Amino acid sequence: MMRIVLTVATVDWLLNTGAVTLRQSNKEGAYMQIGPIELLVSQDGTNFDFTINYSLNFSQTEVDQNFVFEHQIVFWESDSDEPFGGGDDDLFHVQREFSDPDSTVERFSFIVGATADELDTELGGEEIWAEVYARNSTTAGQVISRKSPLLNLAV
Ligand SMILES: [Ca+2]
Ligand SMILES: [Ca+2]
Ligand SMILES: [Ca+2]
Repeated sequence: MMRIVLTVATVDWLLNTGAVTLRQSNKEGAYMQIGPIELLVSQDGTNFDFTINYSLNFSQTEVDQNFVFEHQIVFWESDSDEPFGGGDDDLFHVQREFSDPDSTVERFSFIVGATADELDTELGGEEIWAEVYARNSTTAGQVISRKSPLLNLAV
């Protein structure tokens, strides 16, 4: 199971984005970007496996340095069309860290398991989506993020 609990340190860099300094890893203007996110789901009874695929794209300058990058996946349940509104339900987080990318495109694929109980936040179906966050942790760089398409689950 690849799911882990979000650490306090992680909350700090993820949530305090307003305090993040904009020091960048590459003064030339091309910085890390998150490629399109593919989110798939398979179901076996009350167990669900989400597969998330995406790439992080780097400038050559970022590849040439010994930077450590962090990326994090947050799974959400959308409540944007619910009658009582409010923010989306924050389901769970996966954090990954890696050092020194070898090329300008690094591909990632994770499988994250969840039970129907964990996913069921409301009457009727659930609308699951994921968001990938990334930053250069060596330079405490700006946090970037990208959203996946939405999956409708009958849970
Ligand atoms: Ca919902
Ligand atoms: Ca909900
Ligand atoms: Ca439900």
